[in-house]
Amino acid sequence: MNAPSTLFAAPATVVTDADRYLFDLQGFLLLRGVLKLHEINDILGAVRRLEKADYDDSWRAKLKPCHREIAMPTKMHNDTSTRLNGLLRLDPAFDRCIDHPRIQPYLVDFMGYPQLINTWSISKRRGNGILGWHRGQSPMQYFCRVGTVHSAMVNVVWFLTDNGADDGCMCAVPGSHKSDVAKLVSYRLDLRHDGNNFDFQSPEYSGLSLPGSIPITGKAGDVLIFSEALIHGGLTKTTDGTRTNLYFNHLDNLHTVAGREPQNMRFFWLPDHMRERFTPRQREMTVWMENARYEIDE
Ligand SMILES: O=C(O)CCC(=O)C(=O)O
Repeated sequence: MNAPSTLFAAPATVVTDADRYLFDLQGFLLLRGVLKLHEINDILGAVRRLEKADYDDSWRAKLKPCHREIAMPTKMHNDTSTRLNGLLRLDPAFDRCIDHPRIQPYLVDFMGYPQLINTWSISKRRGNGILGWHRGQSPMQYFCRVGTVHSAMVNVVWFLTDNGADDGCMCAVPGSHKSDVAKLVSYRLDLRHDGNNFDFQSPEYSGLSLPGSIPITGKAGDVLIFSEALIHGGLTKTTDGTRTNLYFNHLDNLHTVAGREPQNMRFFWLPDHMRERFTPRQREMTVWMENARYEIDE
């Protein structure tokens, strides 16, 4: 991209030392009232519309057999939850979440050069159970030096409905983004260690029985920004109504997307003709897509 960088243009939100301190201490920040009511209604309306639709996932037949078996479909639906993958392919209503002026400055501050990789929604209904403890990056990929935070992967969670303690809200262990705990995490991160400080077995510590864990509660319109090194999960939903969140996950430009989940690349990557509708800053937040080859359906 030849245009001057728009990522670092005068930010609408100024990240303070107190924000950096808190993010470094906890591994997350919870920002209140980011989305206005009309924005919530607009985005939630799109999610509800899309959740009712069926999707042609015939592209999966073109994947390598080993990837085909584990690739996610566009819509994952059961009695108590609905997940949609690859939101930006489904509706432009989600575009504003790529570079929202209240959020984007934090991504630049905590990551250097953030690149949006994955987008999904999760709606939960009464009876939906615990989502086990996990994290998407190793604590070795998180550091803070002389007031500068660097997290290789940062997830942004948009609360479109209230996330009360019994609404199936997220949960996390504050500070665990620096904690070398093995076997608790679902990803292959512990393979890189000869030994970990603590070996917890996930089933023994379901939900808030894990020492140090807390629920992450908030109102519709709030936004959670967290380092993917943070140990996190989801709690049981025992209330009526539907809890819906969006998840916009980012990687710094030093890491490759394709190495992580090649089977799910179609939900990460967008062809140029779809990115044409983006603003210059949204294009820059997704510029890795111009440099990556992916030939399943385009
Ligand atoms: O909303 C939740 O229950 C947690 C979702 C989550 O951690 C994930 O999708 O990786």
